[in-house]
Amino acid sequence: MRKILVIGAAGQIGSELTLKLRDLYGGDNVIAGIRKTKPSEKITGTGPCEVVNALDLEGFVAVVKKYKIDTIINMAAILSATGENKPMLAWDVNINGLINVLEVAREFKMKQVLVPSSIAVFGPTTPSDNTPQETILKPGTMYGVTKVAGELLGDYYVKRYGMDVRGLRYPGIISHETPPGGGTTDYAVAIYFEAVKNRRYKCFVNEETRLPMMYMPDCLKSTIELMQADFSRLRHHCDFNVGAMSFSAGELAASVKKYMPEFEISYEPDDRQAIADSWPDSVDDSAAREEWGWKPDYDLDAMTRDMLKAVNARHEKGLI
Ligand code: AKB
Repeated sequence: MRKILVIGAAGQIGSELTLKLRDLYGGDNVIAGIRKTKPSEKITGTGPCEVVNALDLEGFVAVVKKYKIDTIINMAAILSATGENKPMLAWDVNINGLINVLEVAREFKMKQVLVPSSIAVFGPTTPSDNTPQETILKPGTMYGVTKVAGELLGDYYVKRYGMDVRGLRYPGIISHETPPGGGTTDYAVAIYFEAVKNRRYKCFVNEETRLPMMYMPDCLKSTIELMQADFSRLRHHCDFNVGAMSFSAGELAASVKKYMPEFEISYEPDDRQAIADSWPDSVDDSAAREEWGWKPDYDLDAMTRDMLKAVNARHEKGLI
């Protein structure tokens, strides 16, 4: 059985991925690595939880030794909007943290490392419709710069050391459990919470802004399917495009209105508009489909129905 360490286990993806992996591999085999954010009781109550900061090598290695970790999932990251306000912090966490993860994995001869990437690797000169797998990678954000470097580093460790390192270019991820923080695609989550709580939302990108997005169940499915894919079938390793849906902020609002006619939206673009404009509208994920059978389950309306139901339930219980 694998011994998995999830770094960033209190974050938007990390928190739900930790629980899903515990279902699959057993609670004791999935260690939640958290930093400052207090994890939910679901995380602390279903398996081990340790403070792990990849920049603090001594503490990180102590956890690896204590649990005989053989797989690391590095979900800790400074996202695009925060990264523009604090570029050096983004570099430190996303690159210096990552190289520590890769080096520790190499030293301890780990079975696998998962290094997430993002659509932020693309930039204003990348073809934005159905963005190819192999294309121009000239991002305009520090987050994007670190994600391109992260993909290259991961691929380097595969080639140079024969390690099993894998990663996906996540689109905007929409979920109802742990809120995202500091990203550009956060509006696509906030809209559901504000719709339920206040029946209105002021959106920080304009109505026409179109981005690739994915619902959390598909995000978990893609991550786990890539982890479990036969390594010998992979021609790519750390840079898989993964698509699910692509919609504009206006289409997202229309989908919410379909199930909540009284919902109102207004648009007041801020600095995040320029970041969103530099990212693709949609991605070509045929490499992921061919190499490990990727296929998403959710479209926009199916996600909206599910999100509104789940967010309403949390609201009624006074949890949000
Ligand atoms: C962000 O908006 O920064 C992230 C991402 C697309 O990687 N959600």
